[in-house]
Amino acid sequence: MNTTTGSLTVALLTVLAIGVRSGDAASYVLQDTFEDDTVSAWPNGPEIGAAIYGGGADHQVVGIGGGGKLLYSDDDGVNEEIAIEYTPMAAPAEAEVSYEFMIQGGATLGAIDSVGQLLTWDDYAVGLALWWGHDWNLYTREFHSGTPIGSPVDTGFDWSTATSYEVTMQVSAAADTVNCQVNGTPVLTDYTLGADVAALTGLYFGTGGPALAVQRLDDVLITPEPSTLTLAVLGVLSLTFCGRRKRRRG
Ligand SMILES: [Ca+2]
Ligand SMILES: [Ca+2]
Ligand SMILES: [Ca+2]
Repeated sequence: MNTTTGSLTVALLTVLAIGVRSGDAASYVLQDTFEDDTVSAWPNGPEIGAAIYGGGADHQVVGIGGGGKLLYSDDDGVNEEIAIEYTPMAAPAEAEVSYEFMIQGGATLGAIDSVGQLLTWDDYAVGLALWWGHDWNLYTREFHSGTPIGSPVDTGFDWSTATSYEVTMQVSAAADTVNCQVNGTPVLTDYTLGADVAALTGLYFGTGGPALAVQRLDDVLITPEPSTLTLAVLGVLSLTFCGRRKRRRG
């Protein structure tokens, strides 16, 4: 291996390492597992990223089986409350968002938008909500800054209280799309945001219409995916490297 090929190999391995690192478990830009919090007290903040807990809900960390902990948020029935406002450590363009969510039995929900979660891009310029409706349908609703909020759209997914849901979303600012699965069932497939977004800047848990409900929340994670740019650089480097090797052999 001559010096040129050697340095190319080093460069390629370096880019490969960066590409792999940006998608692995160590690179969350948001992580809140509540495991470092005190039972029966308010959470002390996420392990990675920032959060404001509050706004018309009583939050406390509760213990679960096996020594684990999660967040219990008891909504006080006031409308239009943001219970938790999460800000990722860095705003990723491509990411996977996931959380464990449950509404306890005995909840009183009065509207489609009683309880929901909201993703926002570019500092509230664009948002997409998931609403756990009072009629047991899961709705989505989109907003764009400066225009009236869109109508709720039934995703076709039925839900119930006292059931734990693992919500997973893949967001892409390159494609301006969202994919969403609930307990592995696709509820949004290549949903187009209808705007050119650049980065995911917020994740909210809250209430809209009248709700008296206890939300249980755990394992809130945002994992950046390898960017399109990294993949493109990788491709170019691989081609350059292969091209040089071919010429040397030829
Ligand atoms: Ca936990
Ligand atoms: Ca914490
Ligand atoms: Ca975009």
